Amino acid sequence: MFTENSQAIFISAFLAGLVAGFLLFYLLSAISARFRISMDSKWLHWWREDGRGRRRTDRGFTLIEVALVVLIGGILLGAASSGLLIYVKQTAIKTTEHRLAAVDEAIQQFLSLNGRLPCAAPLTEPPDTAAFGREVTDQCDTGSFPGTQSTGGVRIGAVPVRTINLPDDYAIDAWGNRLTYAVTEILASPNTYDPDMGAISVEDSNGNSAITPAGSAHYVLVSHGVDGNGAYTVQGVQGPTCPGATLDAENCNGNNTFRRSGLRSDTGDAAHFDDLVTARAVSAFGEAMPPGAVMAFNLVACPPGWVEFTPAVGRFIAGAGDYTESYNPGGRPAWSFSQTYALGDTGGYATWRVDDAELGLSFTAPEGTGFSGSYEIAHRPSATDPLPMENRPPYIALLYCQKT
Ligand SMILES: [Ca+2]
Ligand SMILES: [Ca+2]
Repeated sequence: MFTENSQAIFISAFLAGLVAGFLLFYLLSAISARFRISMDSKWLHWWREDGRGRRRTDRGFTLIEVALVVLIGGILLGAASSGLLIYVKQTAIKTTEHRLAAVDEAIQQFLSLNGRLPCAAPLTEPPDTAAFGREVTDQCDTGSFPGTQSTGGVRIGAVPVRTINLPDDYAIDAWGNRLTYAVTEILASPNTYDPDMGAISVEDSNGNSAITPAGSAHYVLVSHGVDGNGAYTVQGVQGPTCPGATLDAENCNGNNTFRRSGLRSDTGDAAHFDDLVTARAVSAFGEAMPPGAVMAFNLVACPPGWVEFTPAVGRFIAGAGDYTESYNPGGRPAWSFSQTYALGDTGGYATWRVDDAELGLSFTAPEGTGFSGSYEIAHRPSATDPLPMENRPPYIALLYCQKT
């Protein structure tokens, strides 16, 4: 990667240009209309005349001095221009890196909102058309869609900037070419999202896998760099064709392997690599569900990588541990309740048949009250089989699944 400090380069280039400009101005002023210039076999003379035709100044540079001034000016100008070129190039790289990061973040937000990645947009759709920047389908693992390519379970196309609510500019890099977005198809389809199922390989300049496990990247974003080889233009037209024998050809040769490397080369030969690449794999999320995790799904079946957690069927969920509740109203008997909920314990009743003692349906008259015997204080349909009482709170049923 570039290590130069762009600000320092710009300032030094500016100062160098200033010095070079001053020297050139000095030289040019010597040969301007105010002065006359002549040259003998050895000296280059310059002077100006006063009103009476007398020379007010008469001195000269040797040809060697003139040559040195021109040479130094040229060197300084060259340094200034090359510094500016590096500055412009670095600015383009930073702009592109910023867009790649913004797209990556917007894709992550789309994932958290929709439970899947966005599919790719068409590379061939011109700007300001209805399909520009929109994912070609929300069923990314089905069929073929113009402007995208499906290979090895990976859909290759453009960044769906309008689907993920980014400005249109974020579909292109700083060199005016479209970014390439390659996404694992089942991760961009409903009900099949599984963070363990990435299908994209990302390799370094030597062919080593740049992610763990190999071939597990969810999606890749590619800027094809200064050369734009293999990229589509902002108008949706194929630019320079993908070269056959450079390192960055891996990012435009249409398969599900991509290359990411910090070693950049503008040589144009087999080592040439000027692409900017961002990749996301499961390890990059830092939020993979560990085995044993239980979640509620509003689905009729558990997604891949999850199995139904059958002990939860028909049950409310309680936190495991020791629970204590006490009540001390003052003036009345205090009471407390404690219960240990061991992990996986089940208990309770959806409905409950309450017996006489629990309901207090009858009582025996205390002595001295003038009454005796048992009195029924409420009616129930049967002394031996009371009706069940509904005691469930309002509920909604969801499917509980456990991560395998
Ligand atoms: Ca390139
Ligand atoms: Ca490739």
